[in-house]
Amino acid sequence: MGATKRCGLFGGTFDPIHSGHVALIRALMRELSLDEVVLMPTAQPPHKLKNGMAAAEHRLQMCRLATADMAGVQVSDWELRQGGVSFTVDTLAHLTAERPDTQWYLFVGADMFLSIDTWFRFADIAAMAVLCAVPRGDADAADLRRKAASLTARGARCVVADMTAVDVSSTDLRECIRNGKGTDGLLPPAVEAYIMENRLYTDESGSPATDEQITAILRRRLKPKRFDHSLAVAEEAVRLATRYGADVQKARTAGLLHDVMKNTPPADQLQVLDNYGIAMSEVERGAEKLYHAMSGAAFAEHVLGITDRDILNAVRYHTTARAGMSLLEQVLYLADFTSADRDYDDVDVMRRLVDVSMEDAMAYALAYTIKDLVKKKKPIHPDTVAAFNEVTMKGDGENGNCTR
Ligand code: DGI
Ligand code: FE
Ligand code: FE
Repeated sequence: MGATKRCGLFGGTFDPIHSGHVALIRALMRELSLDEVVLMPTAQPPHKLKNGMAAAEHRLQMCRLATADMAGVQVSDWELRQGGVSFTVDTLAHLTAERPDTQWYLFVGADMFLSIDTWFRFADIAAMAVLCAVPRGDADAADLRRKAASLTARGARCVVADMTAVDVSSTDLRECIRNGKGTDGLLPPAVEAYIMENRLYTDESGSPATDEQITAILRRRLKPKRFDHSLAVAEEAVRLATRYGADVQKARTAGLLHDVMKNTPPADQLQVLDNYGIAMSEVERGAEKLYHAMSGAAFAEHVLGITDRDILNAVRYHTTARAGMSLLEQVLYLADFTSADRDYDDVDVMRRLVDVSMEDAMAYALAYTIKDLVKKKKPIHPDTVAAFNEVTMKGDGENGNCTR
């Protein structure tokens, strides 16, 4: 059966993907008349992450951003999903099995090409793909052609690209970012923005994101209405914190952050929770609306470097509430009900109550939520019940009644 499609395979750490990679893809697609290119970010040994490597999900996302507007280019997470470092021969075997009607072209960097015959099961690799070497300079090109001739004599199919790779290195770029130097247009703009917003490759990536950084991230991750809601909740949380003596700065940060994952697809949120080993109860797994509080707290802790437990818990419990909430947790929970953008039946009652008594406002908000869930025949989270019982029994003891 003759191959009908010509497809490139470009593997690498892409840490980060840069304009040199993008130029190479474009040039090879044209030169070899490829229909498609599969970009395959490779897994990193876990210990390498500690040396400033970006997490796999970031490298994958940067590849997607860099090639979003390139027809025929797809990003594959196959190697990342395999667990552990993959051999090229296995990746090619997988792709060949998946698409038997495709002729594969394996992109190989100049230095790698010179020793490619030492790769694990080289003969099988050569049988499955045309090997494409990309020179970095004239001297390089001569070496590569000599190597290609000797490999061809042994039955391999080789191409030495007519282009010269743009001399950009991910290592240099990481260094520039770490030192706060510009990256000179060597990164696709969307990738550069992603790196800044996720604070990749900076020494301070361990220090908590500032409110300005959080706001930039929100603008990118949230739909306009949800973004406005987040700013409104932050403002209301500051007002309530001031009134009731909670930490004003923490209230602002928690308010900004609380819905950071709200517009992220549920499947991606589950992935985030899975990545950080966060277990879910059956009720939690069954209610997609509850995901964003849990995944938001995980994102705040692991990606944004927020270490303050009170802020993280405020985000974590802003949807369900729980028994024994701290002042800050209650401030955020209530601010989410009374922010300026809110518009529901009882919002006036809530706004009046929240200025009179935090406890009464909590009782009202919890009762409102539970009634609403019952009406919609949705399961009620045990934490919501516990919070409701707590505040109701407290009211009981003081007032001798529980009518509300
Ligand atoms: O994210 P927001 O819209 O600003 O507000 P939120 O985080 O309080 O989410 C409200 C949604 O969460 C609303 O659709 C009801 C749902 N929800 C809240 N508590 C529970 C719940 N859903 C279930 N199934 N069980 C709960 O206990
Ligand atoms: Fe929310
Ligand atoms: Fe909210």
